[in-house]
Amino acid sequence: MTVESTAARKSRRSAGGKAGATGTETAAGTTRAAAAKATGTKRTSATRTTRATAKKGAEPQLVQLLTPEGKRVKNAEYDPYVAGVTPEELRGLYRDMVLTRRFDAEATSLQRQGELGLWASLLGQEAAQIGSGRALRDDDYVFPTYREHGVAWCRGVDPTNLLGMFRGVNNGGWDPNSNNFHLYTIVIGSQTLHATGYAMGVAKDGTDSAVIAYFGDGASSQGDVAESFTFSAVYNAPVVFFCQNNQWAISEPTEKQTRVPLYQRAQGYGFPGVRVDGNDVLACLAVTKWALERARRGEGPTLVEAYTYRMGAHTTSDDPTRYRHDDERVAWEAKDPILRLRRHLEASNHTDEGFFAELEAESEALGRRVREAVRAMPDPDHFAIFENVYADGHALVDEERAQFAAYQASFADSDGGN
Ligand SMILES: Cc1ncc(C[n+]2csc(CCOP(=O)(O)OP(=O)(O)O)c2C)c(N)n1
Ligand SMILES: [Mg+2]
Repeated sequence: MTVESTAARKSRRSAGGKAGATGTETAAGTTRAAAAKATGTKRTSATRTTRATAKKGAEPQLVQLLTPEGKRVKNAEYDPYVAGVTPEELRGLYRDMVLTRRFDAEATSLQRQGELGLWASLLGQEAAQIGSGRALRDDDYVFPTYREHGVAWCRGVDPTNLLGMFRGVNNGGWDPNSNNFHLYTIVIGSQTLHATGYAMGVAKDGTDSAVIAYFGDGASSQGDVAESFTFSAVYNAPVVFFCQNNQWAISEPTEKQTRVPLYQRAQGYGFPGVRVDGNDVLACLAVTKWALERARRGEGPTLVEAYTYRMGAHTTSDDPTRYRHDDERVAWEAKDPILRLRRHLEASNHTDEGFFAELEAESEALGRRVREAVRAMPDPDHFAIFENVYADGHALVDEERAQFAAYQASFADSDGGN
């Protein structure tokens, strides 16, 4: 893992970040240690929610600010975190979700056309990703899985850069420290440990940055996730564990991962857990801001379970009709994250036809740009695969490189291996 130096991070922060449109400031000057001491034993309302809903037979509560019909519902605890969101910012959240979905659809098509080897679609999870992504400050650090295209969008990673790895032409495609957005991680759950270690470092630096780790319902069964929960709790690390419970881990339903709602797991580790409607962008924004602010104040980790649904296949290699009924997807379609914000915007007279028409044109332009960029990606040097295996080289890698060179040279039309 490449980690930016403390000095570099500090200098970037003091230069002033381009905080997200809906970013919140936290109390300046509060040291983590002092705050932790003051609040260490305090029971938060989320803990209360967890305890209340742990009672046998009680339905887990879901933080929701927008109903599927787009109606704004009051929530005394989380409303303050979105009180300052302007109509323009609401339109911004809508735009983010629409463009992310358009990009995702383009990538799926490109895979079908043979331009990408594989694609992991985020269809249905736009609100969870845009809501949480827009809650972050620039100096916060993100550790994603392989499906966080919406979060990457919020961090300012050019979407075309996400596609190199899926085309097989590079090992990642972006510098993690340019946008504080780590490379996609395929080894399920491992990034929660990276995030925890990084967060422990941030705390030692004495800054009030926070760290967020994305993972899935399936990943919650991994030992790495359990270890990161333990470490972050014990060391009071400023990390938010953002679990997108999209109901499936490839063909395994969430019931195969847990006997209790996932957010309740946090209770056993000694930090709050909360379940949010993952198809409600406003609720995801509010809950993530709350959790990030806890981290900044030195109150340690939080588990956010964004309850959502993977509308598409696990990846383009998967066929979900083999293991789940279509009725399930149809039921979730009624809770579509984009549709619900559109209904809200329309009912509040925050938009007009011009806005939607312009966005449609912008979406098409994005699709075209992505298509052209992917087709223009140069093939890598065949020998690049031998680079960066070891920092100082290795005899076995040298031998394998030589064998591969001989193999390449054996082709009649060989150009020397490139
Ligand atoms: C350590 C490890 N074990 C198994 C896999 C194979 N694998 C890839 S995706 C996946 C399911 C992950 O499900 P979830 O955490 O719910 O995330 P989702 O794909 O639904 O976003 C598995 C088991 C892997 N990549 N890494
Ligand atoms: Mg899942």
